[in-house]
Amino acid sequence: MNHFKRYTVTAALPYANGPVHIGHLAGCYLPADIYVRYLRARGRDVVFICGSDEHGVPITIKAQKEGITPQQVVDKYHEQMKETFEKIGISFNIFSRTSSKTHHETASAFFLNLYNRGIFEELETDQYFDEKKGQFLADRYITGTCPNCGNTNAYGDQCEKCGSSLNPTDLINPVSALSGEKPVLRKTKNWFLPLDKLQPKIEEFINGHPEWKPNVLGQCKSWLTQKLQPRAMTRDLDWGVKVPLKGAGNKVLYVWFDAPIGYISATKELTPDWEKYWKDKETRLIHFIGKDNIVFHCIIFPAMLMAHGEYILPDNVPANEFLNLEGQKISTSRNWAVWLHEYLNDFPEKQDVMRYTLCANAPETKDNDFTWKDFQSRNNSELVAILGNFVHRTHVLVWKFFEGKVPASVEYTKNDLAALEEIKKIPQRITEAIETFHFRDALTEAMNLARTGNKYLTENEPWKANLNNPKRVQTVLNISLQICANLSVVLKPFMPFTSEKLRTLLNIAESGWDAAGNTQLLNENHQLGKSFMLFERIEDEPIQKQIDKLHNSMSVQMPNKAIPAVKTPVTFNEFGKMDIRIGAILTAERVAGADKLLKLKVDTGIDIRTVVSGIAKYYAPEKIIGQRVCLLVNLEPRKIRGIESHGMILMAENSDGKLIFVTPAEADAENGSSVK
Ligand code: B3M
Ligand code: ZN
Repeated sequence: MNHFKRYTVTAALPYANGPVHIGHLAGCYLPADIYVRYLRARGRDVVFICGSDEHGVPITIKAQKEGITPQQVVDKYHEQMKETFEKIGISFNIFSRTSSKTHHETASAFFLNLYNRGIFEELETDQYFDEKKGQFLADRYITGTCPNCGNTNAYGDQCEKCGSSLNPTDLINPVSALSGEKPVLRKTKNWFLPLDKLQPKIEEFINGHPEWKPNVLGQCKSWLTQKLQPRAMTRDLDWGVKVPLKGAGNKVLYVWFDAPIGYISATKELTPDWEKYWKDKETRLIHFIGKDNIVFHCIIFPAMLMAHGEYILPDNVPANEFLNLEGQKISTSRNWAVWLHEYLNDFPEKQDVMRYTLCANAPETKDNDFTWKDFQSRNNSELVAILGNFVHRTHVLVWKFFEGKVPASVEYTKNDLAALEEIKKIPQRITEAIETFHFRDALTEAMNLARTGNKYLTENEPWKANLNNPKRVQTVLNISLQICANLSVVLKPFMPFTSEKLRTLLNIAESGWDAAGNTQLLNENHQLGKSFMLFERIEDEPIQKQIDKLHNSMSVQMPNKAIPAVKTPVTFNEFGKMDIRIGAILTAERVAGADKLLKLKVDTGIDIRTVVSGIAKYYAPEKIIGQRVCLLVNLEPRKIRGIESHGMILMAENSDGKLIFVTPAEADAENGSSVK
């Protein structure tokens, strides 16, 4: 154990621009949660800090895409993420948000502290400006041709095709993503953190941590060898924490300046006693992140903290690599992801199966792959066949032979002593692995205890022994039960829901980590709870469903398609001539010889009529029975393929040309309601 008095554990603040997927969980939230749950079980003083990152271009881009305001974007996803984390058992002490008042104040004060002490360099640089929109363009808002590979859709900061990182001025034929116009270069003043001058101190800091993971040190060293450059801590944007200086105009703090300060703000919101978690040298600060955040947590944020001077620096940054999905990179824009809120809907009560799979397969040292088949087999051949089976057999036998009361152990054979030895030894191995952030190994060791139990039970066959040697059966079941009790302790950080079920089965209270390794956790005659199964098998069908869903909902990426221009104006009266009603589709069938058309019978509330609609490419007839629609009912009847069509179903056409039903949002718009 190390010398620290308390722990501040942070997990990267996820951008509030979309839901959480399994890659996020495996990357940092799950390992952080395992670590924190372990520390709490040891009785350590720990705060587990997170919140949503609500600033920066990722938010404004999402808002623009969805046609809503950035505030609406962050409000929606903050709540959704918070709920998902809770449901899957990520036990933050606080999940705050960087739009909070405390955060704006804390980040401004931090900036002013550095500013007043002359830390920043004020530099005028050329930035692209969109004259039509009258604003400077963030790197992500400029697209153009990559000078390295010729990709015509490269961004101002990166080409996603060849992976090279770019400056906006590197792009050939730059175009503003806001207006489609060619941007011009304009001078603008920003405040830079002189990382070049801070380099020696940062090097000293990094060199002082040879124990960090090799993947983390590797990235740090490569940044340091390339020599650090001054980096702008303010941006010409209007979404974010306003630069707290007179005359700073439309500028905000760089999102990577404000976001890590969010850890501090959240701690302030959590407790008035926050300072000891950030300023006392006896506090161990640990940042859990994914590998794309390494430079920010190992170099830039520590540089900010050093420049400020009052804060402790991170003692470790155990970053994970990436989790892939079915052999491909997880991609939000291509919808190639397993969204956690959907998982929790499809597999309620199976939080721990996902936690187990992701930890057993965690991308700790290299990128790793999640597959639904692996998920299924982890459940069926490990959780069900080893852990669940062992616990269940033990429990049922104790009920059968001893009315659910813990039998006394009488005398030990060599075999018993070996099992007891494992109970004593395994927790120490788990502890060591967790302390050094090897969570996969730790989980393997914990499961080894279940394997030990399973094997022990099978070898000693207490169900047979009962007849000719009742003492033997007592001992075997006592030891098996002690293993179950130990499992409830050591599995808790990884599978908290299962650990609780185990405690219910054994009818015991929660105990601290010190209990692990104790071979007498259950007293003789202690009454167990009623039997039930810890896990159930997952069959092929729900797994195939998930695989199909993944492939079916994957979106093909189209180059930015233009939104159609606005048509010539109409008067209010002209619009008023359209009689649009709410209706519902009663029947649908294909039209022979026309692969685009469906013949529909629609209940318009006024009558039931036939409408021919060109939607067959997007909707199978049997799938749209009951579909609510908007319908133009006074369109002159037209003959289409010999069928008289009385009206037109209104459809939205998205940028891929797909047609989507326009339907009333609420059920009480009954058929016949007019749309105006
Ligand atoms: N929001 C990046 C990310 O979600 C960023 C992390 C901030 S941690 C201070 O990957
Ligand atoms: Zn390129």
